[in-house]
Amino acid sequence: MKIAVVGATGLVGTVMLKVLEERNFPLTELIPVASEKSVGKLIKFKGKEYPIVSIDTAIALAPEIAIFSAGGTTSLEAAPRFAEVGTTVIDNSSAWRMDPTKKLVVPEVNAHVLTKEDKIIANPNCSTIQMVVALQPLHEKYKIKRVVVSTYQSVTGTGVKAVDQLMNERKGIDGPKAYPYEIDLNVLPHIDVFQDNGYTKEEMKMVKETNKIMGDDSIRVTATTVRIPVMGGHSESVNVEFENDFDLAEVRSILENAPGIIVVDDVANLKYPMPKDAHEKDEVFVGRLRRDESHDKALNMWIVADNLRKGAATNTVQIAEYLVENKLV
Ligand code: 2RA
Repeated sequence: MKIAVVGATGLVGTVMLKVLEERNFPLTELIPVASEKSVGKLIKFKGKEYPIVSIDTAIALAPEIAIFSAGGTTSLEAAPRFAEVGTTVIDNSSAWRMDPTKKLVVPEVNAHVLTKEDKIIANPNCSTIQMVVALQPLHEKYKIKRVVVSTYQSVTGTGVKAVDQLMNERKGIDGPKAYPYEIDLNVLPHIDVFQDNGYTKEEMKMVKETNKIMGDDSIRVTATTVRIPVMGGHSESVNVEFENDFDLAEVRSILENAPGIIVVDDVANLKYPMPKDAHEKDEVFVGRLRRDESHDKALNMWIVADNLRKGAATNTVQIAEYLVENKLV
């Protein structure tokens, strides 16, 4: 199995390589791909060194799978060219997510929709992924009517420039800015660009992608997405209104037994999910489970995950694992 990692030198690409290595992905040849300025540089993987190649070289090698984290423009141009030579592309950009001909997949929720014919598969937005992992098992039991979510997102979701901005500000050093305002000691209720309806693109991603992944347009979602000066993971305060009555102990047990979730919910001992603990972990952490006392069929919870792992690299690799295990490539 030849696997290409497109965008291998970026923040997510680097984590993709780490996750492929850690999970012992069954590959025989790694093809790291990056922009022209990195071509020829060596990438270390499982004790061996692999030269970075260009997109054209990688396409000529016709890998079985290409995992992409190279931005929307590169993906729109290169993913169809890989698909033409028989490669299955799993793309981490937003380019294909809402294309009705492409599947948007979180393995714990909807891997079953994948077929051999899917040559370009979309990986959802980080903040959507961690939320739907927790929503799906509850939806199956109680049927979700409405979700109100506010996010607290790590600067790593923006990229290296944002991490540098935060660290430089912390040290009092001037430097390039990823955000229109200071991020250290600040909170920006603004992720991605503003739309005509007053919401940001990130907020609308959470609405539309949730419906698509869960395969249910009747679930109403409203989101406020916020950048905070944190690394390690995204956090979310989520209010869920169900159609049916629910029992809090049963909710806890459903989540404890759901795939990919770790419940951390013991407030008597001050145990709740935090980005510092989720950092470098592949699971979604859920806690602060409590009834919404203003509504008898609503629940409040707090969801945290490493946005570069489950929110990006790990989810992509899990899709690749599913394709291999089910002989879909
Ligand atoms: C963010 N959603 O955190 C992005 C990353 N995909 O900004």
